[in-house]
Amino acid sequence: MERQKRVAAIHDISGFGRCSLTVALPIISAAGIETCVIPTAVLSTHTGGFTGYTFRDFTDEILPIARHWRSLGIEFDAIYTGYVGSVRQLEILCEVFGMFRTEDNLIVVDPVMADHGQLYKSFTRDFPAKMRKLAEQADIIVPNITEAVLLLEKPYMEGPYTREYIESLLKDLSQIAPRVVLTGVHFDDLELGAAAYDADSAEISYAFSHRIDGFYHGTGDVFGSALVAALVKGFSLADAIRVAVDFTVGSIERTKKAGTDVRYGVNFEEGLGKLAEQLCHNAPEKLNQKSSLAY
Ligand code: PXL
Repeated sequence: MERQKRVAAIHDISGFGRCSLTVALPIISAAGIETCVIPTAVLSTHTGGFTGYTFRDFTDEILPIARHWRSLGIEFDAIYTGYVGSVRQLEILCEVFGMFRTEDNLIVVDPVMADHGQLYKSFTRDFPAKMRKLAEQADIIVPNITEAVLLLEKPYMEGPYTREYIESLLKDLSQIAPRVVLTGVHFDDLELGAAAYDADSAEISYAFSHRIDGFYHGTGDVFGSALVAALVKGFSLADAIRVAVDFTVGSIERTKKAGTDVRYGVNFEEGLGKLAEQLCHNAPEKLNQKSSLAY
C-alpha cells in the first residue's frame, strides 16, 4: 500500500468566516492526506469586512514548532502557505521552507495580499516585494491577477483579458516560481477560472466555469486547498486546476442559493464527500479534463 501523504499547512486560524486553516485542514484531510498545521495567528474572524475582531499573534511560535518537528524527523510531501500577517513572518517562513525542502516535495505559496486591484488594508506598500522573496522559494505559486501584477510590479488592468495578456503574465510569473496557477482569469463576462503554466514542459492549461456574480470571502483558500490536495494525490497541474475550479464553484453556488452573508465564507463542507471520492478513489489518469463534476 502506498504511504499516506502528509502536508504542512501554515496559515492563520480565523475562528469564524471559513478561510485559511479552517478551510485548508478539512479540505486537504478529506483527500486522505495527513494535514499538520502551524497557526501563524488566531483571530476571531478574518479581516475582510468585519470590524472589532480579536487578533493573537503566533509569530514567535512558528520556528519552535518547526524545529520540534525537524527534531522528530518529520517530512512533508507539501508545505502550503497562504495569508501571512507580517514581513517578519515572511522571513520566518523562508527559514521553515529551508528546513523541510526535499528533492521531490512541493512548496506551494499562495501570495494572499490583494484582490480587485487593491492591496488589502492590513498590508503596507512594501509587502508585495517581500512576498515576492517568499514566492521565489516556492515550487508553485497561486496568485490572483491583482497579486500577480503586484509581484511583478506591473499596473493592474480590469478584465476581460486577452489570451496573450494572461500567457505573458504566466511566463513572467514563472521567473518567480517554475509552476504558476493564476486565478480570476476571464476572457469574457460569462466564464471565470484559472490558468496554469509549467515552465519545464512549457505547457499552459485552463479550467473555466460559468461566472457567479458577487464576491465571496475565502474562495481563494478553498481553491488553493483543493489544488494542493489534488497535486499531492498525483493529479497533473491541468487536472488539479479543473478539480479546484469545480470544487470552488460548487461551494459558491450552494452559498449563493442559501443567501448567506458573503463575509461568512462559502459552503465547501457539503462538497467534501464528492471531493474525497474523486481524490481518494479516482486514478489521476482517469479524470476527464473536460468534465465538470457537480460538487
Ligand atoms: O482568505 C484570506 C485571509 C486569511 N486570513 C485572514 C484574512 C484573509 C483575507 O482577508 O483576513 C486573517
